[in-house]
Amino acid sequence: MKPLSQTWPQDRAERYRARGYWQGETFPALLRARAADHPDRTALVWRDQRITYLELNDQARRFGAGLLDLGLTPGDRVLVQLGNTPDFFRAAFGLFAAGLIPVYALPAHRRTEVEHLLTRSEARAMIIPDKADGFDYRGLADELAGAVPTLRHVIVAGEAGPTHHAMIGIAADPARLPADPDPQAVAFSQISGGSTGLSKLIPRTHDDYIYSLRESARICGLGPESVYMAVLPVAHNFTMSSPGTFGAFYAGATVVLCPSPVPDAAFPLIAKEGVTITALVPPLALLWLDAAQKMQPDLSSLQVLQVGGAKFLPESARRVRPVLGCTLQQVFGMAEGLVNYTRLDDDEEVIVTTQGRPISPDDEILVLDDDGQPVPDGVPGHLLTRGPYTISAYHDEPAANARSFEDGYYRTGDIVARQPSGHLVVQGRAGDHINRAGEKISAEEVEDHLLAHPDVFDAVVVSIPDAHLGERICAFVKPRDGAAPRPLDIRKFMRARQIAAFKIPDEIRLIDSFGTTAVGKISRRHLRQQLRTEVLADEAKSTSETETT
Ligand code: OOB
Repeated sequence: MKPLSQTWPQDRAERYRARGYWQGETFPALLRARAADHPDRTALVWRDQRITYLELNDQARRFGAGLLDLGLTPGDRVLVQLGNTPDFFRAAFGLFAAGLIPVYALPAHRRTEVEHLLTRSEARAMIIPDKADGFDYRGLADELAGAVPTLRHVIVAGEAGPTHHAMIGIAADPARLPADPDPQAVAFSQISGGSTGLSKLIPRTHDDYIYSLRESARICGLGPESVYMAVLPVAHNFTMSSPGTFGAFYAGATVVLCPSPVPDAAFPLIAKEGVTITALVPPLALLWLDAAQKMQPDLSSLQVLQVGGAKFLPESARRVRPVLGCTLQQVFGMAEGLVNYTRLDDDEEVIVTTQGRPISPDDEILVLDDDGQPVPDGVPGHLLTRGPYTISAYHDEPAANARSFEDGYYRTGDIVARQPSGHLVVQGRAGDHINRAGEKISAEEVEDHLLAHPDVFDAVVVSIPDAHLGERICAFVKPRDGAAPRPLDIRKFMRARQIAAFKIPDEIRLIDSFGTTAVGKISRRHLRQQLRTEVLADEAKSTSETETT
């Protein structure tokens, strides 16, 4: 089994320690300390359940000890694919306590993604719900149990079948838990949005991640009286750490798990629980803004609305304070590390027009032109970054590492302009990934699925600006000679390949030829740009035609 690690050069590591960023904290010690300091404070609210810090810590530790009884050993990886329920936190903190390493998958992931993550991480176990949103995760796990050789245990939160363990039945005396881990050890793996192919594993250490939580909690004004509501999937880095649920635990605050992001569910919960801060992607923020104007809900407790994951346009951003009566905080982050926040006391104009500035004075930011030369402030360029909580390598990905990292800097793929204040304005992406309502989708991965269709000769996938989603997926498909696949059938075919639904193209256009130049060869990237430009020109034309008629 290949160990998961993440290291920094010695001089930087010493500096980060000397400056107090890395304080040697670990996740098991963190929750234990909160449970000792204020046992009766509510850590989690979910439907009619209220779980105190003492209960969460005890339940997690007993579960962690039970996992060791199953035969798992510290250092083993365990895939966690749970939604926004308390079981996610029992599982994560139980694994931390046992020295096991969670690998987070999203609830929307299906066989293709889950099999990939299990294989890449050499996972020994997976923790899943029984059913959620009409999907039975147990059936998928059974298929995978035969396909992934390292996978030994399927643990079900809910009703378990004969080949599974029920999560509730896994419990043992916490006395058998190991000593706290090395703060420099990997605590868990996040997954990359991925601009090429499938997601990569992002190993994060206790020290680096807890630094980002501690500072995020401070920047976002969290204290023991704060109430953070998790609306987006809790496994996502934004919801977990910016400041997210883990940042809220760091601050000893209460986390409310919202069963659905729709205003009808979220607004009453904000009022009932006195939610002070929550986080959304731009399309949801737009939905909330429109709904709040109609419904006039009581959102008086809400102090901060965070919006991130994709670009929130200034015109929408401007509506937040007048409509919702709270401060907007823009968040521009990435699972690889760097997170930028507008500060709560920034001028309103800075809040609505920028995506914030980095957490740490030691987040080093480079904005470079295509030749690798720094550009002046205000001029867009490629964003590269390194710092005390940004990784310098994906797990076991030599080719991707060579592409994405240089001199310890992570090449983010984002195009940004830096202002003299250090605030960044995101202008777009250099690479070919699609940011669909905050979900990152690799064009190449979708093309690959399309090419598997017997009637498809070639396919090119591009992102198209979309008023609701930010960007939508448009696939150009050149059928094989004589074939005429229907877009509906192509979509059905893709679903049958068991991929996350958000990767299925929103629009499929059949074309006869990709119009390659006389030279004959043209890079896929160039082709994507060309097709995208054509769609945009078509759209501009049809808008102006509608306007003139
Ligand atoms: C967050 O993390 P990921 O890993 O799902 O995606 C990172 C990418 C960034 O490189 C950027 O392309 C895009 O998502 N992005 C934004 C953005 N926030 C993220 N693009 C424009 N404006 C923004 N505000 O998405 C993530 C992780 C932690 C905190 C917040 C978001």
